[in-house]
Amino acid sequence: MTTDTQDRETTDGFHLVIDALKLNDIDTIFALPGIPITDFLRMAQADGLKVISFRHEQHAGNAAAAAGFITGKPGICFTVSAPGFLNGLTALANATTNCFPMILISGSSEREVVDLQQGDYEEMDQLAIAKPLCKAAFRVLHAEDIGVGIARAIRAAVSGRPGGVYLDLPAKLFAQSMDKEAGRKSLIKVVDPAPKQLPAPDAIKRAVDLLKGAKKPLIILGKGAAYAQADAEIKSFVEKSGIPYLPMSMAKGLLPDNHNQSASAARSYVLAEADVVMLVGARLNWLLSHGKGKTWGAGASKEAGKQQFIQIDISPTEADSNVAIAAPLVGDVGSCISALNQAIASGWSKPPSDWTGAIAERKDKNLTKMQETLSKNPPVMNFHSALNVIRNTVKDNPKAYLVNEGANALDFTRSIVDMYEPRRRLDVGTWGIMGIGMGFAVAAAAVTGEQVIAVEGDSAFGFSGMEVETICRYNLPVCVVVMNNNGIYKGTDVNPRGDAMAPTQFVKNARYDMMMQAFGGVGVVAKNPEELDRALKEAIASRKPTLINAMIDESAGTESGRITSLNPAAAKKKTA
Ligand code: ADP
Ligand code: TZD
Ligand code: MG
Repeated sequence: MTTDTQDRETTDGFHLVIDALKLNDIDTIFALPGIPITDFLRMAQADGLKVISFRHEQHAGNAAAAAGFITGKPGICFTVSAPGFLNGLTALANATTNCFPMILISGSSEREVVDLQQGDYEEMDQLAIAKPLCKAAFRVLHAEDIGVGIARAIRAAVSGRPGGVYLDLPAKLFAQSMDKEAGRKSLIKVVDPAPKQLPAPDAIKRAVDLLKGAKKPLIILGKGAAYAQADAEIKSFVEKSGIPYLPMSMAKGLLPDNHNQSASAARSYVLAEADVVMLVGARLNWLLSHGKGKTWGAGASKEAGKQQFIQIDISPTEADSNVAIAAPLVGDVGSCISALNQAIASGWSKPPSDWTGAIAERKDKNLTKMQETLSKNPPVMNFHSALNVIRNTVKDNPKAYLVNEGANALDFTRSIVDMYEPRRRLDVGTWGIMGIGMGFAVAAAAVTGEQVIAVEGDSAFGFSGMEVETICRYNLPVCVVVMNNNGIYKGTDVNPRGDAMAPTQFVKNARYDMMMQAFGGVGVVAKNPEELDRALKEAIASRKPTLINAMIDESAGTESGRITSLNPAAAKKKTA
């Protein structure tokens, strides 16, 4: 047999992984090269996969997670062994926490050496370390099992509650060869990877009965509802039922934020007053005060409110995790809402007008107050005057993706900038994690081709700032707005000893804009709303990688933004 014929008749681990991904409609991978995956990435690119190469694995991983949330297909991240794997692990754990489907695929060192701890290059028992941080973890040792490994990883990532999956591919696997035809046959195209899960009819009846008896019903839409891509069903249920709704941060835009049933501008009123609350793909975690305490109209912080809850969730064990759920609806959001739509098709009456009227009254008052604050133009730009510009920009560009992280930069943006389209807001999620910014921005731009606006606290930006090179290298339509207040929360802290900077302070008036210029992108300093507006308009018209260094009043923020109260208070005050 000549080498030529051999080539045609055999395949290897490299190509089987590529073929298995392509067979399952994966078209993009986020990665950082090195032993043993450098050649893999070259071959993947040569075979038509889009390979986005990053400067740090955490951001490649975050990009995969965001791609998973946006598309509903698992986002794929490739890293090298030990340190590369560990760098990717934060993103994997964050994806799992947020229920975003992603697969972290890491090359690993020689099994025999790793298992005997004999000191291999980048030695680490990666599988064991990944396991507690993801939904499932698999290792493939033989080329003929690659098809099964990829198939299991895909199913685990997107079926049921989505999340992160780890796939361990030892270096030796890539080089293993096998008969080409046998290899082809070993691959699996996953059929129906995220099967519908229909709610039981009696559970639907229980939920509808509860809703029908409600005097002050409320719907809370979470990022699970956004992820489910059941936008039309959800809109029709909300509108047909007439029930006021609150979107959680990443569910903003599922219905446009200016919808007349949105109760966002009366949030504290509706949470404390509602009698029946329907959670749709939203957990009663810290972001909803665990369903307890003052937020929910109860007295003590550990006391549950008087509300009765309906909870739609694909995870059967989510109900009762914080307070009693009177009517759990286990199933996918699309199937549950469509069953509810059928159930209220006849014999439904809208919520009492004294409830909707009281909400409307509070909303009007708060929106008027907000408008007054936004239209002020203080001599030094602050969060409000800057975000008023971004609010108008997003209104004019509703399809743009808004990435958002920081403390004040996060909280003010979430409450000021309205969203109009589903899944357009990508942020710090369940953990309130810093560092998702540039990874999420790259993913949104690369996967959708739409304009991305990333509103970043100056601290938040620092966690992934080096990826502006990635943005420039792939010439992505990303406009980063750094809300530069010279520090974490504020730039005004002082070190009482006076011998060094305070821990929350940064170099004053830092030129983040020059970071973008360093790689050929556009960098602009904006000292007032007019300059910010002009720079944003130019960035969007040109689609050029842009960083706007928005100089914000360094005294404008508050400690930890909206969650100041989570800071532990010292029992003993230190005396000088
Ligand atoms: P938020 O932070 O917006 O409140 P969470 O992340 O706390 O949202 O909650 C999302 C919930 O959505 C999770 O409990 C998850 O199991 C659920 N979920 C995710 N996808 C679906 C789906 N397709 N159908 C039903 N529930 C889903
Ligand atoms: N590290 C990680 C990974 N996540 C975190 N959430 C934090 C640290 C703590 N942290 C916050 O919760 S917000 C924040 C940090 C460091 C930065 C706030 O500063 P900023 O935003 O400049 O990004 P503002 O606008 O100045 O408040
Ligand atoms: Mg800051």
